[in-house]
Amino acid sequence: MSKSERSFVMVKPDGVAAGLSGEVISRIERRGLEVIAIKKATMQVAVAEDHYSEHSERPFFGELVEFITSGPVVMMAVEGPNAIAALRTMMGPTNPAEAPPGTIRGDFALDVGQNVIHGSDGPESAARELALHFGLAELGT
Ligand code: D4T
Repeated sequence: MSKSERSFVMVKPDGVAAGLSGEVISRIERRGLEVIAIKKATMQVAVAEDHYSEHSERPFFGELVEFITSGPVVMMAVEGPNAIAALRTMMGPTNPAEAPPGTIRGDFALDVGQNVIHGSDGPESAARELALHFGLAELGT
């Protein structure tokens, strides 16, 4: 049996505005992963800067923070066997033009910035992002 792990998943403002939150949650659940915590909120700018701190020197950082704080997002803690890799595969590549049909970005996105969904890219970022967006009590640990 594969090791159970947790990932932080977020339906971005474009995905929420397009009414895709339910579709994303449904795909996660149908895959067999469990949503153990969920909330809808508009992210504070300081929290967004912290979330994307690894990109702070990139030319698109300002635009990225502006976009992610532009409207409500749906944030989730998702748990299951190999959850991080399974979710990255379900999402498809960052650039939706390269995302195959059947992936979330391949089915619902066209823009590299406004690409519907975020999922942690490894165990360290998952732990960091879950701690940033959820309290210990919300995660039941
Ligand atoms: P996130 O973090 O949103 O799940 O995206 P990825 O993990 O797939 O991709 P990333 O960290 O490389 O990029 C973070 C975020 O920045 C946006 N972005 C990225 C952008 O607006 N322009 C760009 O040129 C790149 C590379 C999209 C996702």
